[in-house]
Amino acid sequence: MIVRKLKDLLGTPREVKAETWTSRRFLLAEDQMGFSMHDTLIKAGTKTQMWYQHHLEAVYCVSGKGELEDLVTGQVYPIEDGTFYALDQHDKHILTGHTDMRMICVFNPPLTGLEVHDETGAYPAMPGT
Ligand code: 9YT
Repeated sequence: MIVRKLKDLLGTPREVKAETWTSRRFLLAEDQMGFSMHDTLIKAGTKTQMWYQHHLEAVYCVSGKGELEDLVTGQVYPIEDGTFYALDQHDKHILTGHTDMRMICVFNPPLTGLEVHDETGAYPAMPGT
C-alpha cells in the first residue's frame, strides 16, 4: 500500500514547477500503478497550450475558475470546481486560469517525473510506448 501526504512532496523532485503551473506527483511510473496521478495548480491569468500526443489525460477541477478550449473544434468549456474532462482523443487544447485552479490529473501511460512540455505542448513518449 502507498500512503502519501501532499506536504511530503513539496520541495522534492515530485513537485515540478513550470511557468504557468505547479504539479505535485503522488504517483509516477516508478510506483508501478499503470498511471500517474498529480495535484496540479494552474496560475491565475495564465494560458497553457497542451497536446499530449503520447499520453491520455483525465482532469478533475476541485477549485478555481477558468476555461478549456478544444483547438480542433473551437469549443470552449467553463472549468470550475466539479468539472471533469478527459483528453480521450489526445486533444490539442488551451487551459486558461481566470483564478488559481487546482486540478487532479491522471496520465496513462504514467509520467516518469522527468518530462517537460516540448514546443508542441506534449510530453515525450515513454521508451517502449
Ligand atoms: C491540467 C494540466 O494539464 N496541467 C499541466 C500539467 C500537467 N497536468 C502535469 O504534469 O501535472
